[in-house]
Order: sequence, then structure tokens, then C-alpha cells
Amino acid sequence: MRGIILVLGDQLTPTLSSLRAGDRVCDVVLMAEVVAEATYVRHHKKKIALVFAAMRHFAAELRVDGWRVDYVALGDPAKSGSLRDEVARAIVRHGATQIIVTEPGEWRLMEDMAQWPVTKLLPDNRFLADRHGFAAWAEKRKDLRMEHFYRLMRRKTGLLMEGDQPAGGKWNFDRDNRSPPPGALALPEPLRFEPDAVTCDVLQLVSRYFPDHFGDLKPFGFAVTRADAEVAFAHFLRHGLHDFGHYQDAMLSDHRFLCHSVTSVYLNLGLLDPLAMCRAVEAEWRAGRVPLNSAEGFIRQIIGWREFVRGIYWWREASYVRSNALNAHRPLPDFYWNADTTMHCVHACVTQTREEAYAHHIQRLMITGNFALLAGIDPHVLHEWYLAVYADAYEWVELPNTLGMSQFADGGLLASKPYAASGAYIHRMSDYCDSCDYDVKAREGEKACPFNLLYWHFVGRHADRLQGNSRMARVVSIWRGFAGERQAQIKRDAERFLLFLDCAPTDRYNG
Ligand code: FAD
Ligand code: DLZ
Ligand code: SF4
Repeated sequence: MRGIILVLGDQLTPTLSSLRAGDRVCDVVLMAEVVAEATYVRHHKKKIALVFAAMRHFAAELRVDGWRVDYVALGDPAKSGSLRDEVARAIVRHGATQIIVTEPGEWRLMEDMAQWPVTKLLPDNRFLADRHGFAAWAEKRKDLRMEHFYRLMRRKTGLLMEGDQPAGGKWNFDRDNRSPPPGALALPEPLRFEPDAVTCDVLQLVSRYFPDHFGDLKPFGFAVTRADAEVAFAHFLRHGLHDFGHYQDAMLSDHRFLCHSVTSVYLNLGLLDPLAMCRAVEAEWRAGRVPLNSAEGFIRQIIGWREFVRGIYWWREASYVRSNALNAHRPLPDFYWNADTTMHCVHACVTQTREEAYAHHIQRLMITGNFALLAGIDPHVLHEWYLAVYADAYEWVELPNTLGMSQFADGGLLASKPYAASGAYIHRMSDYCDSCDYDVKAREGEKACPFNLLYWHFVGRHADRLQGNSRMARVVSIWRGFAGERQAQIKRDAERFLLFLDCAPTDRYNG
């Protein structure tokens, strides 16, 4: 019996369950570059190039490893345009009787595959938590908190454990990880890799096929092989991990990456292994080369947040995408695409996103996400933006972060409170306000920082819902304590700004 093992663009792992289940002698590996996957949202050019270049290198490695690989390139004149049609064509080409595939990372494809003929879906073995096990755990709980799940994962993996106790006597060192941006500290830069001939071909292809997609294609410096991704991670261990914890929440105009690892792009493609990364981080701490708050902070992101959001995504099923608990319907302002805004923080993050297809967590959460939350932007439209513009974005990880963590659109299933903040937070954690036309200290008038104008307006418009949230009750009672005239003034100022936002292509607001 001949089988076709379909390996998707984010399944570039030699120990993938479908490859393990296959047979080098009788099965054929199918990989296909298809327009449908590049355009179901119009992905950033760098992201498409990253996926195609990594796919081509992985196909070559599989061949060296003895697999027969049928690779359909985007330039192939006979190509069909979608995964479903490529599979149908391949069945005929190879006289196959079965399709073997590891479960995809998006409901969209999972539902499509359910219609494919003779398809055997295998669980994705690249995660620590099985999605059905997560669902069973979640069903039993009154409230879902990442921290509880994280402790289970620490126990399961034995990472940073001393017997059955957490190393250092605490599970979580997050309080040590909120330092403002460093002053004179020398900050590392992530490694960049010179494109080889294979990647250069892909860059040409992407510029020809997707000229209108968002983002700068060049310079292109991502690793596109497992070996290079490991070099990039080793570089982070040596130069970034030490201060990762301290400056995790900081933002600087001239240091786009601070001490972040920039590894989500490789992890989500399958080029790096999450558990091996965490073991390497733990070893750095045990060798005394990095502090515990940094090692714990990093490990928590991977075995905690990354696994937790995936669990939520599959548990809540396809309908999760339609959540809109705060009833937000404003269109996405143009400046999310063209960076044409006088809010320097937003301008800096969108410009960086356009150039790098990367922003770190606090930029996504507290700048672009926070603005959208305060302004009441439609969470679905915002979700499509995040999915398109970041090189690490796949729905299983992007959607719960956007809808749940950033927009509170699931009503607090994932996050214990909305991540809403005024300009004061951005001022404390970044240097953006130093070069902004707005005054971060001003709460009213022409120069008032829009985050200040919108913050109290947000609290006011959702006061009834938020008063029951123990972490928001204090701000709600402050809002309720404002004199009626002050509340009215806040509403007038914010609504004028929002009206302007709705009418104008940019936020060039003149009070
Ligand atoms: P580091 O700061 O170095 O963290 C190490 C690793 O931890 C990351 O590589 C990542 O794999 C993992 N991690 C950290 N935080 C999270 C988190 N909240 N959820 C899942 N994994 C996490 N991450 C994605 O991988 N893809 C996305 O599409 C994505 N969309 C996001 C959208 C929004 C609105 C927000 C607020 C966050 C999003 N994140 C997403 C989470 C996080 O921002 C990125 O994982 C992180 O910025 C990647 O950069 P890094 O590799 O330098 O991370
Ligand atoms: C993201 C992406 C892109 C741009 N192109 C392809 C492709 O041409 N072929 C493919 O197999 N996969 C691609 N991918 C990754 C898929 O979109 C990804 O597997 C699903 O979104 C599930 O996570
Ligand atoms: Fe952003 Fe307000 Fe600071 Fe300007 S003043 S950078 S808009 S927080």
C-alpha cells in the first residue's frame, strides 16, 4: 500500500509523527507551496519567504535521509493552488491509497482535511501537552489560570524542580521581570543569516508573486534550516538569556529585540524543539551562568504560555474566533498598515513590524494590542492583522493571544484582566514618549496622549462588566468616584478622538 505523507510548511521536524508512522520504502513525502496558504490572510512577504525557504531546505534534508520527496514549487506550471488539490493530484500521480498527515495548527485546515479522502490524522507530537488531555483538565476547572497549568508542566517535565519543590522556593519570578529599559547596558542583536542560493530563489519568487503584500522582503536574515536555528538559539543562550528576565517588558526605539530570543519563528516552524530549548536554559542556570529569574521566565513562556494558549485554542473549537465579549466594532485604522501616526509608540512598532515581521511580546500586547482594546477595534479584524504581519503567526498561537490575552474578547477565559493601560505604563517601560508629539503627562487638551484619553473612556464604558473582576474593581471605583463633569469631559475628549479616527486615514488629531 502506497501512502502519501503530507508535510505542511510549519511541520519541518524530522521526528514528526507522520514521518515516524511512514515508511521510506513505500511512502512518498508530499510538500507543496500553494497560493491559498499564502493568501488566506495576506501574509507578510518575509513570512512567506521564511516558510518556503525553510520548506525547500527541509525537503533536501529529507532526501538525504532516504525519503522520496515530491515537492511542488510555486513556480511549477502544473500547480493547483491549494493543499486539497495538490493532495488530489498527488494521489493520482503516485497511485496512493492513503494520506498520512500530522494534525495542522489551524481549525480551518483541520475542517478541510475532514473532507479529504482516506486521510489519517496523527496527533502533533511536538508539544508537551496533548490537546485532548488539556481539554479534559480545563473542563474540570472553575477558572482557567496559566499558573496552575504551568505548575503541572513543571512537575511533568521536572524542569527547575528540586524534588517536588520549585527551584529557588518560588514557581514564578515575574515580579523580578519588570525592569524599565536599560540605560547604558550593551544589548545583544539576534544573529542574521546570509541567504544562500535556495533562499535567494525564494526571495525572487515572493517578490514576483506577492508584490502587494505588507512588509519589506529584504534584508532577509532569518535562519531557514534546523542547524542555523540552533546556532541562533545558542547565540541567545550566550548573549541574551542572562538579562532576558529583567528586561522582558521593556521597549526601546533603537533596540528592537532587547534580550528576547527571536525563536518563536523557528519553534513554530518545527526547526527547534521546545523541551530541548528549556533543558538548555536550565543547564545555563545550573552552571551559574544566568540568574534564576531569567531561566524561569523563559521556561514559563515555552512550557507555560505557549502550551496553554494552544490548549485553549483547540479546546474552545472553531467558534472561538467569533468571540467579541466587549462588543467592539471599530475598523482597523490605516496606520496599522502604513505606520502613519503621530503616536510615536505605535509608529515605532508598526514600522518595526513592517521591516522585521517581528515585534516582541510587550510591543504586541501593550502598544498595538492596548491601543486596539482602548479604541474598541473589532477583534476579528485585529486577529487577521496579527496573523498576517508576524513571521511566527499561526492561528493556534496567535488567536488566543489576540482575542483572549490582548482584547479580552473571550470575556476573561484566558486572561484574568484586560491588558488596558494609559500612557504612564508606556512611559515607564519605554523611551517612546521622549520622541512623541503628544504629552504623556497630559490628560486633556490638544497634546494629551491618546492612551490617556482612551483609558478612562474604556474603563467607563465597561464599568458594569469590569466591576466584578477583582483585579479591575479598584480602577472601576476610581472611575465611579470622578465627579460627573470630569466623566463627561473624559467622554467628550475620547469621543472626539475616536470620531477623528473613524473619519481620517491617520490619527493626525488637532484637538
Ligand atoms: P521571547 O520573549 O524570547 O520568548 C520565548 C518564547 O516563548 C517565544 O519564542 C515563544 O515561543 C514563547 N512565548 C512567549 N510568550 C508567549 C505567548 N504569550 N504565547 C505563546 N508563546 C509565547 N507568539 C507566537 O509564537 N505567534 C503569534 O502569532 C503570536 N501572536 C501574538 C499576538 C499578540 C496580540 C500577543 C500579545 C502575543 C503574541 N504572541 C505570539 C506571543 C509573543 O508575543 C511571541 O511569542 C513572542 O513575542 C515571540 O518573540 P520571541 O521569540 O523573541 O519571544
Ligand atoms: C504559512 C504557510 C504558507 C505561507 N505557505 C504554505 C504552503 O505553501 N504550504 C504549506 O504546506 N504550508 C504553508 N504555510 C503553513 C500553513 O499555513 C500551516 O501549516 C497552517 O496554517 C497550519 O498551521
Ligand atoms: Fe505613545 Fe502617548 Fe507616549 Fe506618545 S505620549 S509615545 S502616544 S504613550
